[in-house]
Amino acid sequence: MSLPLVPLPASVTPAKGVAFTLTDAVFITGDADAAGVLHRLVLTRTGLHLTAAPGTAEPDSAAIDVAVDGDGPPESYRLSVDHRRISIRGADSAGLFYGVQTLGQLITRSSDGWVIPGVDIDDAPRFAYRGVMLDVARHFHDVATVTAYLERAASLKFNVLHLHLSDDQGWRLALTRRPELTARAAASAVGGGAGGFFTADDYRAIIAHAAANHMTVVPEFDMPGHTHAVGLAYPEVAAPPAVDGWDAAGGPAPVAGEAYTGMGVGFSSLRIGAPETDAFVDDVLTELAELTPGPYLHFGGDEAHGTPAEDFAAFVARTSRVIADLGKTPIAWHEAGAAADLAPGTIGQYWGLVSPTDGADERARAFVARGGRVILSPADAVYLDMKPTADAPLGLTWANGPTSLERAYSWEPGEVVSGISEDDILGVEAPLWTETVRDLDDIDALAFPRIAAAAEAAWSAATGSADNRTWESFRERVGALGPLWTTLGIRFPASPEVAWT
Ligand code: TNX
Repeated sequence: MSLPLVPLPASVTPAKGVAFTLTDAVFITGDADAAGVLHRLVLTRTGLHLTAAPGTAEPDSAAIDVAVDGDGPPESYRLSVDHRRISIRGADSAGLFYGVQTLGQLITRSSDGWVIPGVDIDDAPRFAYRGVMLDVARHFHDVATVTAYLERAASLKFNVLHLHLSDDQGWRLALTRRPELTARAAASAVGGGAGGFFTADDYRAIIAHAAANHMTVVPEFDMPGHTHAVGLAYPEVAAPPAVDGWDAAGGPAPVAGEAYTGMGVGFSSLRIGAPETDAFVDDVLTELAELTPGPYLHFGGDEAHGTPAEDFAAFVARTSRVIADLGKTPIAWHEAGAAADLAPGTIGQYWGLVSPTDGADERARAFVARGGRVILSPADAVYLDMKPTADAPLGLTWANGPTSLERAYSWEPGEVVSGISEDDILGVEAPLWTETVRDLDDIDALAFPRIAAAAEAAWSAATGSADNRTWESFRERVGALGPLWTTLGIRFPASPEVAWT
């Protein structure tokens, strides 16, 4: 069997008959940050306290040396494991961090104790943007939950945490320019839950924790649809709910000025063109830009069925320019590609199916035509909120669900949107919408193990490009990660598609 590495590295050369034995006499030398991450990972996985040695280790002692050497593409690393020495070299600090994560996956229990098999690995990511999204609006998830989830994602070499910070059910980030948003529109959630919100300090704490795990936070305020909650705080910017033909499966119809706790979509809209609305958009995005060190601001743009098409086009054109003028790169869901006048360079997030329907691919190509790039989130492959099996208690099914692990794995990013090149794809993101998701256990139950399939799509070379870049290999490799995930506290469901070891 191949080594239990997910996502699959670019190059793996096993050294037969060689193994490094991990004991608490092993030194860690080199970069202090990476040494700290490695120390904690080994302690969690094995209970062993490795010894940090500030300089170099004794010549004949067993040691793991971690260092940034500046060689190779961004985020790349090289890892070599010999009898007495392990060396990890990162092109940059992110690459070094990923080398440490790879080493963590290689630690196994044998009759000789904890061992790491001899190997030479040379690894670099396929895509620069490797994201997970967490919806903190349908159900609020606190700082501890968000940081636990981002650590899980970082261990699989994801480098973006997209936070969906507003939706019909609630507004989740306190803003000094618009204090009523969290004073009046945050204490609700799907199903009538308590809701909640992040203070600016909470948000800064998430960003700092993400940065320590080499992740960038991409915040989203979803507009002009998905904005019912805004009307509770600033009624002058909200259009009346569009409830003609309301689908009762979405629960009771929304009422202006009252919290919405159902799961329906597409009924709310901002009042496009009103000066009050423009002032609102400018305020919330200006403050979001001030609070956010990362390069991107996401402004939503999905499912704005309550907004007339012309108004929608005018709104996304203006809003994308506001973000560009704030010095950030706008991101929007693919529907925004319908606007002819989108700010050049706007990134489009494709959430259609692996085989596009209804012109979703056309919308995605429009971003590329305007100098932007595309993030791929095909809903029938990487929507982690789809049920994994028909009888799963949590999750939705609208995207051809249930979505098996095999389906989550078996798609190729280069083949979703025809007519665009590899360079036009910024990356891959796996969203987790939380209509049915209340806490970290629920997150684990839906995200795992399919998040590992998304990680491989985002990091590893194209499907079928290497012997082990196959579903058969992936299911074996992911099955061998069970003990690591268990020690990391991940309550992953034992998918029946995998032989867990
Ligand atoms: C569609 S995907 C939505 C969300 C829902 C999700 C549920 C997208 C951009 N919009 O509002 O939460 O489906 O899977």
